[in-house]
Amino acid sequence: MANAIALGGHPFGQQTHDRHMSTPAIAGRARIKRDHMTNIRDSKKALITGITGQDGSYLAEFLLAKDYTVHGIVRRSSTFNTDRIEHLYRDPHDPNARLFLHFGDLTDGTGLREILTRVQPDEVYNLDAQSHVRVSFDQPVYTSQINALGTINLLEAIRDTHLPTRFYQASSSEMYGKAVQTPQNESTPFYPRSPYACAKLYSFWQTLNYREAYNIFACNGILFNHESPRRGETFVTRKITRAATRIALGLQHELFLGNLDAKRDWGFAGDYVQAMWLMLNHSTPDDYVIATGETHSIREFLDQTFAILNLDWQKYVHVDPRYFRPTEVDLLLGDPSKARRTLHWKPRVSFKQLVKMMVDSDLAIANRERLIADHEKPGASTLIPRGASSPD
Ligand code: NDP
Ligand code: GDR
Repeated sequence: MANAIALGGHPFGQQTHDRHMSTPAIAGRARIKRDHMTNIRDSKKALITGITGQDGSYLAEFLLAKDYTVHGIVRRSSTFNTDRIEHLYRDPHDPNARLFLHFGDLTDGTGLREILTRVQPDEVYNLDAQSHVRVSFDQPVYTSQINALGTINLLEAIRDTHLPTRFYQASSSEMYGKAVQTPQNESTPFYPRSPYACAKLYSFWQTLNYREAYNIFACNGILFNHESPRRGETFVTRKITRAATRIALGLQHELFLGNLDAKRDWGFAGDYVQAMWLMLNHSTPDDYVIATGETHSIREFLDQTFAILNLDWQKYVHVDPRYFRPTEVDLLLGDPSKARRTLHWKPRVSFKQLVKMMVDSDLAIANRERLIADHEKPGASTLIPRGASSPD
């Protein structure tokens, strides 16, 4: 269970208190704190929306390692939603704290303006989204409010505050949809196939338009699918690695999936956040495809995963039409040569390594679940039968 993370305080809120400190020990501590405040003032500041998501957590880690001060926008929820950044967080009273969180929501433009004014970031990474394509068919209006209007709220806040901040927009390979050309590059025409993709397309063009109209350093990263042990559990890769490892330990017996023939260009999220930073730290703003240049079907992902566990997936996997989408994206394959040439970016983790990394991590989780199950009284299991209950 995650711990509560303190939010909403002014990042430099302890300064006033320090002025009243007088004993030598405290004065020493105050000096250290002053040095720290100087370092903080000198370090670059990034603001990340969607910091609690998969990419937000890797990006925060990456920027902190580069000595940035990182500010994240977290939406208020009645349960903890900060699990993925728990390991990075220090109490804001800790003089070494470099990660600060603020409550906010992309639908609230006034709140965004207030946070921007307070933080004065050098770089803004807009990662938040209702990011599930299947769910966007059930919630098209909500998805558009976040993924399309949320972006314009943020861009308007940047324009209004006149900050010289650089802006990254999390655009998506889903915009290619029913792809008119393979592989897809920056010149490939878009053909969105879901409310999610249509909303992302709106944000893509607004980002480009704000760059041209107002001279804002704004970039679109057209990222192809990227996964990790931190991937949400209803995306197909993590759904497979979670289920397969649970099956291996006897915690689950079946897995229900949708279209097994779809093909995706899957990379590692940790590699992709580096590309985001490279875009904002290049001399000129531009749009880039970020991909591995390899594509694999869901069946291949199943082959790889179950083979690591010495299992035959055909015995456990069933196709359930409830996971089909009204319009499907059959094949995505990115051509990242512009990013390789201009940003000197290339992916480091292969498809095979990615699957292994996810299986190893989920096996550790399943082992812990097994241990708990073994200590429970027979018939008193509280384990959720995964796969059968997932809505998407
Ligand atoms: P996740 O679903 O893991 O994270 C989404 C983040 O957005 C979470 O922090 C979520 O908060 C936050 N969020 C959702 N709604 C709101 C809101 N109304 N206000 C503020 N924050 C909100 O996505 P990923 O990390 O995988 O993806 C990051 C971005 O990149 C997304 O925009 C996604 O669409 C895009 N993208 C992702 C790709 C991928 O393969 N992963 C590929 C291409 C683009 P909470 O934790 O509270 O839910
Ligand atoms: P995607 O990822 O839609 O590409 O969007 P997802 O993993 O959801 O689907 C990939 C493919 O797998 C097929 N599929 C299933 N998908 C899910 N979720 N659950 C299933 O049971 C299942 N069975 C088969 C899907 O039909 C699809 O073809 C992701 C998100 O991260 C977006 O935010 C991002 O923009 C794109 O990647 C690039």
